[in-house]
Amino acid sequence: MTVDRVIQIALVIIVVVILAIVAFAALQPKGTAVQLTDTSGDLIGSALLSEGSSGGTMINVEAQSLTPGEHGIHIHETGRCDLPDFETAGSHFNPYGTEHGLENPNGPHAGDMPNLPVGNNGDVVNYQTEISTPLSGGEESLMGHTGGTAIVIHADRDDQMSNPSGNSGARIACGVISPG
Ligand SMILES: [Cu+2]
Ligand SMILES: [Zn+2]
Repeated sequence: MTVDRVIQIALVIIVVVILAIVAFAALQPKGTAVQLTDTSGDLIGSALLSEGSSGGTMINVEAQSLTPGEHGIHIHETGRCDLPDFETAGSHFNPYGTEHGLENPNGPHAGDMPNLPVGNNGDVVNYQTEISTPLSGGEESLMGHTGGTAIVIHADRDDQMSNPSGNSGARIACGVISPG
């Protein structure tokens, strides 16, 4: 084999490897990891957001150092989590002008989710849910919304009915999904 031929074969192999890597990357579900911090500014966990199979968003939350029991958890309409109370995250993300709560006949908001269960050790128990809101795209998506979006965990249980926030109390943890 000539040197030229060896170089040709090597180039073909390199191109095939690059194409394989690109194809593999394209097949991976697109997603983003969101850091969750508490009202002291300490990192307590993360939320993994990825594109769901039917155009919505899969949300996996793992976190520690929370009080045992159920906690309201929602997408809020501004991508800011300023201390000490996360009020800068704004109201619930509501691009469709609906009411609060998964059990509200006029609901839910686009980012309402089932309560977050926390065990006696303060760890979140296996939480995965899917919302119909898309992760990326236009104004009604989590990443495309002007002003960004954030995920907020509350002190109390969400009753999934009362406006504006299901009586879920103070905001105890927050993570910016897309910056405002
Ligand atoms: Cu909330
Ligand atoms: Zn809501």
